[in-house]
Order: sequence, then C-alpha cells, then structure tokens
Amino acid sequence: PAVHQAIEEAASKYQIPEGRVFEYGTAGFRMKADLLNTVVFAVGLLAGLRSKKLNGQWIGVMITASHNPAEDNGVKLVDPMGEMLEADWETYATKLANAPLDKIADVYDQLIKEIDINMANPARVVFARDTRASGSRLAGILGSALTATEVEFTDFKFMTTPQLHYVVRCKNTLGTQYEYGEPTEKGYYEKLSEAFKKVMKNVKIQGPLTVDCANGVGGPKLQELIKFLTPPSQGGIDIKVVNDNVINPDSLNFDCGADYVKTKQRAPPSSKAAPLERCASLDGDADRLVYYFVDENNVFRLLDGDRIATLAASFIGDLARNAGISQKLKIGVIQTAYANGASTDYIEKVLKLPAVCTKTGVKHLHHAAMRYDVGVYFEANGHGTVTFSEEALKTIKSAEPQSPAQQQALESLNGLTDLINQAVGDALSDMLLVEAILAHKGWTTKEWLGTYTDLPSRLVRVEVADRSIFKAVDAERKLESPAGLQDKIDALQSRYNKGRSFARASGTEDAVRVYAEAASRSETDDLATRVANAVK
Ligand code: NG1
Ligand code: ZN
Repeated sequence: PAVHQAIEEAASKYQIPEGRVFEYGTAGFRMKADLLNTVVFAVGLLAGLRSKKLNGQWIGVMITASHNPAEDNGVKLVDPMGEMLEADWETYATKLANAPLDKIADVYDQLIKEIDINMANPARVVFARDTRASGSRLAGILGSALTATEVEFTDFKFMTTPQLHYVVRCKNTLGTQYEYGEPTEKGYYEKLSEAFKKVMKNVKIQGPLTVDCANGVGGPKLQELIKFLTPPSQGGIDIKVVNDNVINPDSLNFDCGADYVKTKQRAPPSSKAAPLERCASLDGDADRLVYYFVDENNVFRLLDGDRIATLAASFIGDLARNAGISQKLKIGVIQTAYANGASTDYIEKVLKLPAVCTKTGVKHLHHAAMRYDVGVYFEANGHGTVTFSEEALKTIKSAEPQSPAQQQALESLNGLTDLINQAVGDALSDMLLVEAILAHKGWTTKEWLGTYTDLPSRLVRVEVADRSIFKAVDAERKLESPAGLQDKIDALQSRYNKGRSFARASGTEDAVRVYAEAASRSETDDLATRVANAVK
C-alpha cells in the first residue's frame, strides 16, 4: 500500500554504512554521527509502530550522544510515562536498523504482523535533540520516516534529554488523574520553579553555585530555568553558569562536564572556583550531575551520584519522620556495582535503609526503585532520580498534620514530589534537589562530604579482542565466563584491606571495564592493575 511505497521512496535517499552491525544498547544507538542516517530513519519507523501498539499514546525520540565527543550522536526511544523503551522492543529496533534499505519496508510489514499492531490506531511522536551539529540533519531524517508512515509529530528542537522525557509523560497523562504538568518547555520550568519555592520556604542557601554545563544543551536551558527562579537579590540561589558555549560545537564535553569530572577526578581546567566554592557539572544532555569543590588544602573533592543518593535518602527519611508518616513510606536506595563501598555501608549502617544492587543502566535501577514507596536510585556517575509510588503520593497528600512541624515537613515532601523529575534522572531537577537539601540541613559541601569517607577507587578501560566472552552474573559483580577468571579476581581482591574489584563488558563501548576499590590509594591502584592484567 501507500505507506510501504512511501517508506521505500524515503529510504532510497540514504545509504547503509558498509560492514556495520547496529545494536540498540543501554543508551539506544550511539556512534559517529555520519553513520547514523539509516539508524535514525529506522527508529522513526519504529516510533510510529510503538505508538500504534500503545493505542496512539505519544512516544518520544531523543537525538543525543550525551557525554560522548562532539562528532558522535545517538538516538533513543522514550516510552509513554517517560521511561526508557521496553526491553522487548530493543530487538525490533535492532532488526529494523540492520535491514537493507531495499528491504526495510518489508521488515516494517513483517514487524506489524509479528508484534500484532492494529494499523488503524493513530500514531504520535515527539522528538528533540541536543546541540550537536549533526542533530538538525538527523532530525530531518527522523521527520521523513514519520511523514512516510503518516505519523503525527511535534519537533521540540533543542531540549535536554530529561525535558523530552517530561514532555512525553505530560502529553500522555493530560486530562487524567495522573496529570504530570503542561507538556511544554515552559511548563517544565514552571513546575520545577514552583516546587522549588515550596521546598525552600523558610530556608536559605549560603553562597553561590557555579554550574559547568559541558558546553551542551544544559547551558541555555539552565539560563532559561534561572529566569523562573527567585533572583539572588530576593534571597534566591546565585547560580553562575559556565561552559555554556553552544556556538562552537566542538567544545561540547571537551575538558569539562560531569563525565570528565567524575572519570578524571578533577575540576575542568577552565574552572576559576576559589577553595570551598560549591561547583556542579552537567553532562552533554543534562541528565547527569556531580558536585565538587576544592578544599582549604587545594585538594579536589568529588560529590558524585552516590553522594546525591545518600543525601536525598537521608533527607526524605528525616522529612517522613518529622511528618509522622515514616511507617508508611518504605525507602530503598538502588545502586550499581560501581557505587563506592563506603556509600553502601553508610546507607545500611547509618541511614539504616536497604541498599539494593542492580545491573548497570538506569532502566534496571528504575525498575528496582519502583518496588519501594520511595526509591532513590543513582549511578555513581551522577545519573539518577527518586521515584514515589502511587501509594506514597496518596500518603503524603492525605496525611493530617498534628503540629506545625509536621505540616512543614509534609509541605516540603509535597514540594519534593513535584521538584523531582520522576520520569528519569534529570541534572537540573537533581541540582535544585541538592540545593534544597543543603539549605534545609544548613550544610556546606564540606559537611556533606563529611557524612562518610569514600574508599579510593579506580576505573580502568581494558581493550580486549572480543568483549562478548565476558558474561557477568550477580548484578554484574561476578563473571561466569571466561572460565577461571572470577577465581583469579577473587584471589586478588582478598589480598587487600577492603579490596573489592570486578570486571564487566561495557554496554556502550568496545571494551571491558575494571573497577577496584580498597582501603588506600596505592592498594586500589595495585588491585586495579592486577585485575586489568588478568582480563587482558
Ligand atoms: P557501560 O559502558 O555499559 O559501562 C556506561 C556507564 C553506565 C551508564 C551507561 C549509559 C559507567 C561505569 N558506565 O555504561 O553507568 O550510564 O554508560 O550511558 O559509568
Ligand atoms: Zn547524559
């Protein structure tokens, strides 16, 4: 029929790069931007099918390669409630992306049968992109696939990844009892800024915050958000935006941003922050956030995703107790094997909360978080958020305060449920969350750092001939293949005080990652080197 022919016609304009096999991984498809044309076209076809399968609910498509270099790009699908694409569909995405172009319309038709899609249903898609130079070309290709398949779509142009997730969730809940907000960028700023005002009632934060925006889309969006916040002259936070150059596309993620700061364990070389000044870095699409400062002795101090998780869990726990509803709000903290062992200890022994370990990738963390009334989940690299169950929201909204103190705690909790982007980890929302908590606790970053002492850690990237032979089990903390390797790792880590190490194949790069931590820096480095050698 007409659609089949329109797909063939539209597809004939592109060329599949030779010898490439594409795979929808933890971060969707990601690679050098000039290889992505046909992949984006395939994702456009699938987005329409996904929407039809879900009775015309809005599906999101985000064009970004996050913290990767400027010449890369990527594309991923967003499900109706703002979550990552359902796992089963990753295979369909992979199938379509690898179809030869003269067969892609046939594969499309096969998928309709295989997934059993009612083609009479409407299809609706929203999409956006980060500031990469290749983004507008890819958005055009996406549009051509949507047009060929007669899908209704809205192009939101530049957005942070979490903003797009927000819009998708808003569009699909509009007019229902779960209405999430107004499905526009302005709606996003209004929701966040109003919630922040609520949470900041009666408290004030000390000193300015410098935010490194990785020269990505987070820069202009943070500038926009600031217009909605209380200005410093009226007691609001003084946010200094740096690394917000989106004019020179090559500066994206270059010597700055959350990934740089976390992996290099140092401030961006361009940083002019004085000792003890509070700093934060976003990544290229503003879904990761880390804090840091330089102490009195000029030593760099990092406050990563584990720190944000422990801070949030401790604060929400306090509020629940102060509101008199702690019995009804079961809080859990979800981490991956990359979480610093000291943070896990602190969660279990000091906060007395359950700490759950899942596989790497936020969809696994998100899933585990949903099993709690309040699920706090963060990857050590700064990607994460807090989820509130329906039951928890009801408890918070319907609780009857018995005292002014209880009322205040309930109001703060209520504000938090709006301040936190529950669809997905969101650096701008997480930043306001951290600022609010520090203000409530009256803490500087130094006191935050003082809650526990991180074990020295090391992350090593090991190039191997074939990473697919590395098969991990037990939330990726152990290897069952290649045979014998885990025994070697076990023997090595037992030789070091507080030694812990594991190796797993990366889901986003062609390499194996080795993580090690131990009581001292030298033991850590030694352990990491030995395990890396065992992997090679
Ligand atoms: P891989 O390449 O699978 O280790 C990396 C990050 C993940 C996650 C994904 C998606 C580390 C050690 N790994 O995964 O946490 O963020 O990218 O972007 O940080
Ligand atoms: Zn990102």
